[in-house]
Amino acid sequence: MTDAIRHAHSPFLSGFIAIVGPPNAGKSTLLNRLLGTKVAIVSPKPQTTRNRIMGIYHAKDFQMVFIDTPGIHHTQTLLHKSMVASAKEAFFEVDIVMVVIEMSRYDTPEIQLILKHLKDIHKPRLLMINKIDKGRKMELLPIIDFYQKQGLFENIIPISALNGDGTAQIIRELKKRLSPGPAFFPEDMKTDQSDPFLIAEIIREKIYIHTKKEIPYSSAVVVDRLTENPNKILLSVSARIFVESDSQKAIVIGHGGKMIRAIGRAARLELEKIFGVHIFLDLTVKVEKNWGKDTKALRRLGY
Ligand SMILES: Nc1nc2c(ncn2[C@@H]2O[C@H](COP(=O)(O)OP(=O)(O)OP(=O)(O)O)[C@@H](O)[C@H]2O)c(=O)[nH]1
Ligand SMILES: [Mg+2]
Repeated sequence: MTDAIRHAHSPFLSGFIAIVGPPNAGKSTLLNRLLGTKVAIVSPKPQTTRNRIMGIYHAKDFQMVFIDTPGIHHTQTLLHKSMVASAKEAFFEVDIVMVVIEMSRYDTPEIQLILKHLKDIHKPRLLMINKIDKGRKMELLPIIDFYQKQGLFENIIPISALNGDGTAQIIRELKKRLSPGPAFFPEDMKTDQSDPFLIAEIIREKIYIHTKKEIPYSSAVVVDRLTENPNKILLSVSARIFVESDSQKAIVIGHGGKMIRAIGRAARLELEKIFGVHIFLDLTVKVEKNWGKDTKALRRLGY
């Protein structure tokens, strides 16, 4: 059989795949690594991702639509409840569930919670043991054995989302489990996020990286205005950073505006790379008391 005939006989494959796991396991890093481009923000602090983020992998004969989700954990606050709910919903919306855990935290109450939910989801499930670059090979075998005995997963793949180890195997294993179906999204589409949302996320990532303690968790970002100049070489962005108190506002602005300038500069540099144009970024900080505890405010801020 020639290649052309074989190709004509094999149908196009597609499917939706959820990336779920405890906070900080490396889910968003993995999504970016699989796509070869940044669509989801990443930080060393847990609870970075707050919304479901779609990332689309295009190939000649298949399409994979990944759904990155907020880390699932035991939670009390309203914001975190909404985050965890959106992660759990993803279980029902997809064809395949990919669970990402950290090698050094392979059996935690959070993972138990996820496995409990997974038991009722009758779909192919794969387990990624991430951050193997930080651990020792001999420590890996007992972990694989531990999960094989539980029999919940069709496949267990040790990976490093950071350096790409194991990611080719992930694509191979996922491809085996796709079904004949259409390409759901056009080839030039990498994510479902709008430009204003993606820009707000990049700013939020810089807040996570530059500030400490409760500040990242008390911050939300909304892009109010986005204007492209006529020759498309400059994008002007006005965004507001919401915090929950005056003292937080003072910290985000910093002494003589030092902190807000650092956040703005880091965001601008990254946005210029993503959009390939000069960016003018105007950031203001607003206090919205206890937005994280107010359903209406949460909705207004996109959660
Ligand atoms: N050493 C190492 N670090 C990793 C790896 N994957 C992710 N990280 C780091 O782990 C931290 C968390 O990564 P994220 O991708 O934001 O994790 P997440 O699971 O999306 O976290 P939430 O969105 O908060 O649930 C970041 O500092 C990453 O650089 C890996 O394979 N090896
Ligand atoms: Mg994430």
